[in-house]
Amino acid sequence: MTFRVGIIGAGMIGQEHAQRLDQRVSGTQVAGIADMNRDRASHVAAVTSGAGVYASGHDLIAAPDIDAVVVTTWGPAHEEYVLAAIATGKPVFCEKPLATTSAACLRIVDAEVAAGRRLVQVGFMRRSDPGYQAMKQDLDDGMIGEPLLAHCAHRNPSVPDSYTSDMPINDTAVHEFDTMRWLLDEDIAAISVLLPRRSRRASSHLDDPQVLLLETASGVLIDVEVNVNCDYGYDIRCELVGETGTLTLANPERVDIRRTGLDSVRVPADWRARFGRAYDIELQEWANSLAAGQAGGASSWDGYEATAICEAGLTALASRERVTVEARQRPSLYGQPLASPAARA
Ligand code: NAD
Ligand code: ISE
Repeated sequence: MTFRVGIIGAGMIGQEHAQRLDQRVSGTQVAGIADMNRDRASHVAAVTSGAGVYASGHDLIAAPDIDAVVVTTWGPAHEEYVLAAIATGKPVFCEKPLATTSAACLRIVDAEVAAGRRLVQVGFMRRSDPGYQAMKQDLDDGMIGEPLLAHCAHRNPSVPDSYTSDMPINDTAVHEFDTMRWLLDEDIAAISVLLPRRSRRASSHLDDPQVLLLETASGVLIDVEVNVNCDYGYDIRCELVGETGTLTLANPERVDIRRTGLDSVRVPADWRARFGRAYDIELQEWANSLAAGQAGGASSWDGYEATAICEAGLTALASRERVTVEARQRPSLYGQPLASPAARA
């Protein structure tokens, strides 16, 4: 069976996902596009094999010829479309963040729990990245003993002027928040934010770089450098330090260039280049879950936890104090609470 997918939000990643779901992923075709900017919707529809343009996201969700929904609008509009999709019983893939406040995420969680089955997958694509998956496999296989520390860097070459001081946390490091919970199989208990010397490349309304210090429930310490004006490329790093060794995220570039006086690999230009394979795998897994009738991947609960960490991080940024992450109890629809280190051993 081929699932007819409708996409709401025809911006940068909406166009990426439309092409993938229409031409690369098996089991899906893009049947509809909606965007508050109709010209953008028409432009993206034109790169598919025949998607129609809908007058609004709500018309698209209600349409009988749309089986499943992808939400790629800006974050503040995610909640209304995800809730509308759940209300019609249609599966929905929502880009990160699930919603911009933890209260909004909980409204989605409550609606999904009331529906009685998982319908939502959140676009935390690093869970599908072969490099991160290999790290997780080695960690779970006990290759480095119990994890003690993690060192992460999330560097973007530049950001638009609309990018403000909250966004290193709630737009950018939100990926690390989810990735660390998933890799370590543990919730984040607390967060602190440190501001080093400011880059002269940052706008006057942006504190950049920022260093975030996360503490997991068992005491693993994770430092995250968020540096969104690094100039030289899109550089994502992760090293896990365990009791008996370390695991380092592999650079997806396979070719090592050696020339006179030089031994180097290329740095990806942006998130499209760095995580292209991860988006392919993530959306194929979503398509497979449509056939299985049960969503997989990052859940609404994971989306809620990530946004709760963002909120604590913004409080820590404003207060410069360590802030504990408060979260509600996990409903049984989302499985067992994350394992403690003792349980993993
Ligand atoms: P964008 O600004 O390029 O596109 C957003 C689109 O949404 C625009 O075309 C806008 O007109 C439309 N839109 C906004 N509000 C709407 C509404 N209420 N109804 C209908 N259309 C509406 O943004 P983008 O970079 O494509 O990001 C979109 C989402 O994807 C964001 O949540 C962002 O965080 C996420 N994102 C994720 C990744 C990733 O690596 N997973 C990368 C980039 C963006
Ligand atoms: C963007 O929205 C993403 O999700 C990218 O993966 C991230 O690197 C970038 O900083 C965000 O703005």
